[in-house]
Amino acid sequence: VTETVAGLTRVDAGGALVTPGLVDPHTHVVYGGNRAAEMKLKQQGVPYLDILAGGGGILSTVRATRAASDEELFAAAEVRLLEMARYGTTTVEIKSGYGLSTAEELRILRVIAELDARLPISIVGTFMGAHAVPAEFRGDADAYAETVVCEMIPAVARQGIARFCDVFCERGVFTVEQSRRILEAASDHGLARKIHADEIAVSGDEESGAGLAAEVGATSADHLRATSDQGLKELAANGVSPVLLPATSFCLGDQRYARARVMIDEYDLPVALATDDNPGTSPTESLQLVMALATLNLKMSPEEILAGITVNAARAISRERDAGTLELGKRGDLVIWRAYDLDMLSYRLGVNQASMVVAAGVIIAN
Ligand code: IZC
Ligand code: ZN
Repeated sequence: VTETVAGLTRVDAGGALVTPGLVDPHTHVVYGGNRAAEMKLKQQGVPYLDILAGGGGILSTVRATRAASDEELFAAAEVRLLEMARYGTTTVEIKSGYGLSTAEELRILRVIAELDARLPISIVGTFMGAHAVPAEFRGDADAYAETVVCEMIPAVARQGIARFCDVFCERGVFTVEQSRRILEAASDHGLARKIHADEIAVSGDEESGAGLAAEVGATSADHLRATSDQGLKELAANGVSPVLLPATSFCLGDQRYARARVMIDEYDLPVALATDDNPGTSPTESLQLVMALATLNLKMSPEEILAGITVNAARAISRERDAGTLELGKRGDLVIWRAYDLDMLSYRLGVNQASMVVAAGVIIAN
């Protein structure tokens, strides 16, 4: 029931569950085209990194993104973000990374800034020029990494158009050494660090993505599907937030899920959860799907899951001052649910349980 009293809207939630607006701390929603046609290959068992090495995967999305106008990129991302809002999300981190040239990466970051300015959702922009080696640099990842370091990072920093710099540290993509160089340059230019660590292949103990995240003082290390205890210990010792993406594990179909229980029970890590919304490994806008997968596959409790998509997620993108909890002084972001308790919220599957979503005090979905 909604009524207007003295110019203010009063909403009677009728005893339903109310939570902070959800925070999705890892997405790639600005891109052209889609990868539906690659599903057949996946069903035949062709691995993700093989599709990429063959010029598909991320590189096929790069071709579609470069071919799209600014308006087309904006419109496609807007649809995805409004869908996220209907599912309860009010703060989103978005990475560039489908441009892979200085001009194209800056163009995507401008679209991200424009989305933040024009949509009711709060957006954090991340530069991810090191998402793949583009066709122009095929076989010479070092030369491309050099371009990221010497040309892209300074340009991004000069324009003040991103808060974070992220790297896909992965076998056949960027090595730990290349990733270190890129993240150190980012640091020199005032960008905070993130890293796609141990997503697909298992990296060795000594040179793991998680270890690098700890070494460079990253704000978050994301994925961590195959991270050793040593890696987890280093994350904890260096205050790095782990961001887990169970919808990606689900879509990759290999049954490898991050060890959330060990992270929480042994290392007291502030585990955050995200959709990873992207056309290749996680085509979903729903943090509610992520909640269900965290229940079933990460064995997290309803309370841990709620923390993972609110307070811990806000911390993973340095937005704890205005998002993640219902507190005086933060943005008025909240969700009224079609559920009466937390257990129900993370147990239901594939349906939208949000009944009203409020962002900065304004009803954005009802
Ligand atoms: O488009 O495949 N893992 N980057 C790293 C992705 C997945 C997104 C994609
Ligand atoms: Zn990602």
